[in-house]
Amino acid sequence: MTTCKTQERFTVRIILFLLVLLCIVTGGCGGKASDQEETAEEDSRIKVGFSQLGAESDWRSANTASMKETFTPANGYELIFEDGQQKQANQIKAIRTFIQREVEYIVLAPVTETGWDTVLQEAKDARIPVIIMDRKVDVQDDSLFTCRVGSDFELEGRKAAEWLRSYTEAKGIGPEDLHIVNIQGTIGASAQIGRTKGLADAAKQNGWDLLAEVTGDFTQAKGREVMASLLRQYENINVVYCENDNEALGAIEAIEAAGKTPGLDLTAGEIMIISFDGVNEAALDCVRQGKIACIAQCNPEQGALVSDIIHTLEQGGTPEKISYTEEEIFAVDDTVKEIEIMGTVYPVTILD
Ligand code: GZL
Ligand code: ZN
Repeated sequence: MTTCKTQERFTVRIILFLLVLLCIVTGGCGGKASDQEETAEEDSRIKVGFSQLGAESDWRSANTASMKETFTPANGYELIFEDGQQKQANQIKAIRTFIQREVEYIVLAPVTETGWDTVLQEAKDARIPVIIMDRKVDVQDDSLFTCRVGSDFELEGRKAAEWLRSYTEAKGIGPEDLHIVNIQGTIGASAQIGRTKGLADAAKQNGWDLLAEVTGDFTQAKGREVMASLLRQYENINVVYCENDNEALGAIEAIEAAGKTPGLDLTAGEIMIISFDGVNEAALDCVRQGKIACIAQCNPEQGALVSDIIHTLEQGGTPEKISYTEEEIFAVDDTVKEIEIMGTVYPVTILD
């Protein structure tokens, strides 16, 4: 979006605002005038097209809610929302619809990283800024999107793995005694790529036995199915790394159905679960009960951050190319009070 288009729109907005003000001040707004007022107010809203990837998890629902609570008429927006139902083709179609409907901004929460270059070029040709939210896009030319707000997924993985290393070391459990399975997220999603790398690198570094990596597609049903299958394949699993809480809840169901116990006491044969998100209360309660040992938080509340970016652009400013959400680590056992990653110390929030 060139600034001249932004200025042009800004001028239109001022005129509309003055028109509305005039109507109100003169009080002479009869039925017809108040219709004009209404139309003027509607026209002054910023039109935003939001392509959400789906509704696969509690995290996703919270993320959608955060956007819908922010992008309201009262906040000066007209939101066009499209649910991609986990399919990139649907999201590409949505973006093309947004272009035809001449939105002023496009927000994209991409289901996977690749395959966006063509449609983002079409948005660029239509001079519509694209804000990437949550997961990343992997494009040839980074000017195809204005900026991204989301998480550092590899850092999330490192935090979870470092918590596991600190905890087991404090309990005197040798690295060679950890037999880990990773129930991954949707393959190709940034959250899966980063969290998988965080664990795989730590397993290599620490000499952990990483038995298997299998996708659970970020859902509870798939998490349960994959866990049951892994328990049939491996009799020595004692750590389950779930790339989101919905998978973890499914894994717990499968572990208990197999007559085993999710917990923290590996020496007593319990199976330790590590997870991500920290959005739904059921998972946080599992932490309090010791069924999930640690959750690396993933913050879905990104609506306000996206709105701030749009306000910056509206005023002709340049937002940061990448902005990350603040995220914590949740546990119930206070053996590990903080962890250090590349010189930065992250406190552990002990849930009561
Ligand atoms: C992470 C987000 C992931 C969540 C999952 O930012 O993309 O997708 O961790 C969700 O719960 O399905
Ligand atoms: Zn996150």
